[in-house]
Amino acid sequence: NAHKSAILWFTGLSGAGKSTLAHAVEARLFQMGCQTFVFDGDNVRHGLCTDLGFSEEDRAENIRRIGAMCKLFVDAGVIALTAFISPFRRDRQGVRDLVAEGDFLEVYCRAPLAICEQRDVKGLYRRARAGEISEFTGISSPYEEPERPELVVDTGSQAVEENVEMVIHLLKCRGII
Ligand code: GGZ
Repeated sequence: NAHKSAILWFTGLSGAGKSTLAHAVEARLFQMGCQTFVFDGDNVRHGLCTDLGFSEEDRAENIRRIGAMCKLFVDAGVIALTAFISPFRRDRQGVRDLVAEGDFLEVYCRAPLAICEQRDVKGLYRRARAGEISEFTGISSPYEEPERPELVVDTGSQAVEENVEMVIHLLKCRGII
């Protein structure tokens, strides 16, 4: 039952499947008796960060606050899982720098923009293409791919369960679980 705490940081485009994967990993960790918490847009952007939009500055502040919260959870012994686009390398690095070496595990949820756009679960890509949403990641705002993520998962074509296995394997290899 004993496990270490860590930040499992999922990054990728809107619709890439970050939140789905994070929750699926959490379910597995819960079965194993781990203490976990998932942060995503649903519980952060609608609460702690309602005052923030999607400019580069606001995204930086969004990620900074999330990072600070995650650090508290790590101090409390929890495995914190996050599902934010977090498109800027600098912001992700800022969170990495908050915790001890090895406690921040970056998981790049890689899915081609075309696939995310096809899925368009919330109709946001269509609205972004129509010019109704500005600064939309992948359309009118950049996404900076991780250069040295701890793990890359193919969320464009791989089944969720396959990717869960990859993440669990990473956690075992790194001695977290
Ligand atoms: C990107 C946007 C935007 C813009 C609203 N750009 O698919 P979703 O809906 O649920 O995930 C997206 C979410 C992104 O919020 P994050 O907090 O993850 O972004 S960041 O890490 O960059 O701070 C999308 C929705 O919010 N959304 N407008 N312009 N995504």
